[in-house]
Amino acid sequence: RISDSMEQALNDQMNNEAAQAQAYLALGVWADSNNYSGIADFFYKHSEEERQHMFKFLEYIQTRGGEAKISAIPAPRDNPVDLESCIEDVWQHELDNSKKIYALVDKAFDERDWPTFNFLQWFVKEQIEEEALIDELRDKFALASESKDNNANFYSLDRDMANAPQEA
Ligand code: OFO
Repeated sequence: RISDSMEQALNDQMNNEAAQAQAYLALGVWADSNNYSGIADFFYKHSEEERQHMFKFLEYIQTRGGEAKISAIPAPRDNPVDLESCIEDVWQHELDNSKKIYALVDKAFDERDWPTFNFLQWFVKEQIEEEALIDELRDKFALASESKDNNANFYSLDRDMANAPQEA
């Protein structure tokens, strides 16, 4: 069975994943309201991914003799002021999330809790993908911003994002 403090830490991360799902939903609504419907679609799909991450934690906690505690989800951050800060906001979310996953890996290692250590490796790999995915979006944004005809470039960027894969 997982330790009490591991149960708490995994529950905290389960809640973080739920908060990530809400954050992507909120940014999707912001993007849609600002005529970036392709980026909105991408964020809505990503919100589903975060919900699946939440569920992976839920199932793991239940399987290892703990109890998943469904609690209130903190409200998402304020709306971004523009597309650049929207993308930077997402980037920051993923970096923060990677740090939280690594802290859990450290904890599993310290407790010599190998099943949890092993379970978390999926998330370590997933964060590599997610960071690469959002970094790619940052690069595309930087490229689109370079030209004089920003509007046409942002239009193409938005259209591409509607069909962009969820894995880098
Ligand atoms: Fe965006 O990541 Fe969940 O874990």
